[in-house]
Amino acid sequence: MDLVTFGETMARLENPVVGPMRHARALDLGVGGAESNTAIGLCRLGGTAAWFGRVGDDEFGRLITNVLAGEGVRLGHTVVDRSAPTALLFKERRAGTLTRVQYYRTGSAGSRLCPADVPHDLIRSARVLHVTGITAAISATARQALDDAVETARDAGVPVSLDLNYRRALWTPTEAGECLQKLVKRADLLFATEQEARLIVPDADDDLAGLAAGLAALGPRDVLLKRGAQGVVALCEGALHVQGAHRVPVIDPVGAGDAFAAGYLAEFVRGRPVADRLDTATAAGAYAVTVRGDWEGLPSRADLDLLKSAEDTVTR
Ligand code: KDG
Repeated sequence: MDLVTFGETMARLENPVVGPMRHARALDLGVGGAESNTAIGLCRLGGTAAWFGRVGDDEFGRLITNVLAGEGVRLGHTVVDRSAPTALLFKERRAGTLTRVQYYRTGSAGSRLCPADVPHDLIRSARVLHVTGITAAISATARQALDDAVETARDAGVPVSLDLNYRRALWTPTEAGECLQKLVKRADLLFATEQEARLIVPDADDDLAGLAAGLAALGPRDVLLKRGAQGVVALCEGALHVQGAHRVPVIDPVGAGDAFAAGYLAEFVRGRPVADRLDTATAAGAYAVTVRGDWEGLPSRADLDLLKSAEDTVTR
C-alpha cells in the first residue's frame, strides 16, 4: 500500500447559492475529511491508499464508504459504529470564496476512534503513514489511536507524514501547540501553513526560511510551508525550495492543503525528486481550488499533463 491514513470523515452539507445558510432552500450533500481527501487525491494520481476510521450505521456513514470506495480508497479496516451517528459538517458559502465551516461532531462515530481500531499490520505495509492534527483534537481515544499508529510506523521504518491542520473550532492554540509539537518531533514529512507553524515554534524567525528551519530542527526531513496563492516554501533534505502557485480562478479554497499533500506524497512514494513532488503538489492544489467541494476537483495524471501543456483554455 502506498499510503495509509485515518481520521474522521463527515457528511458535508453546503448551500448551493451564496448567502446566509438560513435562506438556503436546499443543501448539497457530499463528504469531507482531511485525511480521506488526501487518500482520494493519491488514488486519482495512480497510487494505492487505505483509509480507516469510524462511521455511523446510518445513511451518511454509507454515503462516506460509497464515495471513498468509488474513488478507489481501500476501507477494509473501517468500523461501522452502531452507537453513535456520523458527524456533519456545514459549509456556509457566505460571500464569494468566504466560507464558514460548522461541525456537528461531538460524540460522533468518527470521534470514537480508539486504539483497538488501529490496523498495525496495514501500517507496517505502507510506503507512508499520513496523519493530521485533527485526529488529536477530536477525542482522547482518537489521540491515543494516533499516537499508537505513529509509533507503529516509526518502529517499522515507515515514514510519517503530518499535516498540522489546526481547526480552531476543536481546540485552543495553546492546547494544539503543545500536543502537535510532540507529533512534529516524530514526523518525517511536515505540512503546515505559516500560522500553524508558529503554534509549534512561536519564537522562530520572521522569515519563512527561518521558520522552516525551526521546524526541521525538531526532526522532520521535509518541511512544507503552504502559502496558498503564493505557493510554497519548502526545506527538504536540507535544501530550500521556493515555488509559486499556478494562477487559477479560486472557486473554493477548502481542501487545497489536502490536495497539496496528496500531490507531494504521490511523488514521494514513487521515489521522485523534490522538484517533481512540489510540481505535482502545486498542480493538485490548483485543481482543488477551481472546483466547489473539498476534494472533487483533485486531478488525475492526465489532468496534470493538461495543466502543463495547455496553451489554450480548451483542449480537443
Ligand atoms: O481540509 C478540508 C477539511 O477541512 C474538510 O474536508 C473537513 O476534515 C475536515 C475538517 O475537520 O475540517
